[in-house]
Amino acid sequence: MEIPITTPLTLRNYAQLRLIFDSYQRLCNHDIITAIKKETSFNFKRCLLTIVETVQSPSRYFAKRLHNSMDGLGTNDLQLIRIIVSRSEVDLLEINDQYQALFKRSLEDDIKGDTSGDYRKLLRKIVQTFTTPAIVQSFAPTKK
Ligand SMILES: [Ca+2]
Repeated sequence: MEIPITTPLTLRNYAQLRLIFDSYQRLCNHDIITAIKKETSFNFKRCLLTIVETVQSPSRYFAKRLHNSMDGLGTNDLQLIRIIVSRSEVDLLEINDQYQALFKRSLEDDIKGDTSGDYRKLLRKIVQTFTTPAIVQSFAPTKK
């Protein structure tokens, strides 16, 4: 079954999508995630859920992905590096807060436990730097 969500998900911005999700919930008495889980499957379901989760809270989404990259045996180093580096000047401060709230653990401590050597030092330094509010503030776009 095809649900009529593909078009808005690909043509609307995040603010518009949040309003659409809220309206959907009010009209249908269940949230969009419930509908996607019920009506879709496999990679299509996974793709839609990723879009919705990212729209609802990018920082929560990336906090979960970071946790996933280190949880259990071993480390998904590519995922860990990609998220820490690509989000450092974007929203690593919020991701760090979400990580603490969701998992009751420190992102930096988890990185410390899953990495070693210069790799560990570099990732921890990026997290320390970009979760320091004064430094994050200095990267904010200036108004002219
Ligand atoms: Ca691990």
